[in-house]
Amino acid sequence: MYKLYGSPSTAGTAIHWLLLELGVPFEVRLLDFDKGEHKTPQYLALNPDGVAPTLIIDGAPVTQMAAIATLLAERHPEAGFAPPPGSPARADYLSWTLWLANSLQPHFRAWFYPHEPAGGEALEAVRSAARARIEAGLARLDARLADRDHLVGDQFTTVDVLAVILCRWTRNMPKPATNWPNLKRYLDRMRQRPALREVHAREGLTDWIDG
Ligand SMILES: N[C@@H](CCC(=O)N[C@@H](CS)C(=O)NCC(=O)O)C(=O)O
Repeated sequence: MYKLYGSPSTAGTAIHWLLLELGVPFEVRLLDFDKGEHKTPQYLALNPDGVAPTLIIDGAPVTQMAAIATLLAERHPEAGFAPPPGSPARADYLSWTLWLANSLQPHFRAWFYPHEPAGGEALEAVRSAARARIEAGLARLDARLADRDHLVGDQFTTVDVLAVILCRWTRNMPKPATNWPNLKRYLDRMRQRPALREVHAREGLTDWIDG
């Protein structure tokens, strides 16, 4: 039985969604950030960065959204959420996973937590740079989706889980992901997935899922 430490509308939502997609048994603890439940000594012992998500697997904590998603796909190969090692789509799968986690996701961190890179001084400059990089990333995703239904190979993978959740985070930004036509078509389709709708219900999220 997996145990997920998440929090509504965060990177934890991606793992919560993926667990529902997989249909495996899990329990979830949604941390209340406003109460600082992610900064307690007990939680920091599991996730030293004090962020969501953490997934407990066989009693041991695993951190980092992209790593957890990739690991879950590996542990449940029957779902087909990752092309197997040696298959033609494997290179694309690894590249897009790492690009989303390493190249795009940090700009969201800068957008939502601009004081981290900026200190108290240049919050607006940091946000504006983060916004430009996020929009460039969305344009990259849009181009990729011009003639395909999924980001990697020809079926749903954990790359789609990561990308959709990052796109969700743009919903209140000046130019949300749905402004790009191929992304909109893709997100509209993804938003029909029962597990994504279910995770919205379970986390009490009412915006974005219906467009
Ligand atoms: N690189 C980490 C980032 C996780 C992250 O930044 N989570 C945010 C929510 S999306 C968080 O927990 N923020 C609370 C905080 O930093 O205090 C991952 O992918 O798991």
